[in-house]
Amino acid sequence: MADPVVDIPVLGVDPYAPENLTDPYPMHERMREAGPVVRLAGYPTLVACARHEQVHAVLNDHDTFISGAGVGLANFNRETPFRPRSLILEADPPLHTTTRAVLSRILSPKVMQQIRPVFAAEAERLVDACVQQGTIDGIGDLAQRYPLKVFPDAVGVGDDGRENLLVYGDMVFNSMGPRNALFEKSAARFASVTAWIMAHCQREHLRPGGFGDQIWQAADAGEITHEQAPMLVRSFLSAGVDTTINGLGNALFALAQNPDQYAKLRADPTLARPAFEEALRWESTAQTFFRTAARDTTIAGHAVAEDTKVLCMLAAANRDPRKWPDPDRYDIERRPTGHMALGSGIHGCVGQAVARLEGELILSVIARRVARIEPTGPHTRRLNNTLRALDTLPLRLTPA
Ligand code: OVV
Repeated sequence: MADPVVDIPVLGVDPYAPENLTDPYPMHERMREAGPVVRLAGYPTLVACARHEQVHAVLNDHDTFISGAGVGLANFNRETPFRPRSLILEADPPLHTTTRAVLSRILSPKVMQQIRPVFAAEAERLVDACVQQGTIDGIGDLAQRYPLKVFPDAVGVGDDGRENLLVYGDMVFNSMGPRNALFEKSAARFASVTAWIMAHCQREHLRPGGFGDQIWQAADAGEITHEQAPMLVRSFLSAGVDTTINGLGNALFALAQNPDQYAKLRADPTLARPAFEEALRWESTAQTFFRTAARDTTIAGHAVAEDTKVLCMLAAANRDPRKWPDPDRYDIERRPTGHMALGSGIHGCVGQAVARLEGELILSVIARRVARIEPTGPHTRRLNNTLRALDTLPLRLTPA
């Protein structure tokens, strides 16, 4: 093998600066064009990959690029994790293999067939209410309401206090970036929100038969320990709400911004699933995840030292012109197979079937009942260190 190249280009961009969180795309282009792997002047402990090829390669080499030292900027080999580490997200094999098997069975395609009628009825009820209303906030009235109803219902969490799930999601995803003002603001409610979340991971707070209770059943069966059970319920409550809210919000945004694409969906509502998938590619909900080099290694021939954090720019990979023709175009007839919005490899989103079910159902009900979906004013963003999130999305829905 040729000697590794040591000269990785250094860029003076800050992925966590408010202007880059607001509009990350010019930064993504700079990072992709600078090279297959880059350094960032303000972040000496990391290297970053913004091209599809390298993001895919890093995520699919889980022995070299591990998750157990954290999938945010913090290196758990050197820093205390923000919260006790997730037993699936922030774990490597063999632990990860065990926990993943339990969660992936609970969220399997077969289970999706069982929950589909319930999720479909709620999608119809909510979209009908929005159509009745006519002008809506696409986030507060729809993108937030739907996952906040159907997912905790499926997990088996009661109705009271569900707003804690929003605050917790915002906090967890902010914690994967630097300890900046965004993080500090969302972590201000850490104690009370964490207490609520952990209480709702206990069996007595989980409806028998729901996804949460099924984790406890896996403990009874000896697949995992009873100590691990609440921590795995915590993964549902961490990753299952804020992610899908923003996936739906971004999909509504994509369709409102691209009336030609909405017309296609309206003409053929079976395009709902590909339209949601393309929205994931075009405006990735999870913008970034990190890995940590477990040993001295290389990325695209460039030397990367053991313990270096590797910033995988999922959203940049999803608009890499090396991979996607006309990448900035939202095109629901594109087949965006291989996009990185749900990750790739052994850590690829374990809840992706639920996310796709929610996206498909909401978009297909809209396609049947809404003639036009138009912005009625400027949208606003909720900046987060990891998530691409809208705060408000004023829309007019014209009944079909
Ligand atoms: C994918 C994801 C995001 C946030 C939290 C978790 C997973 C978790 O396992 O707690």
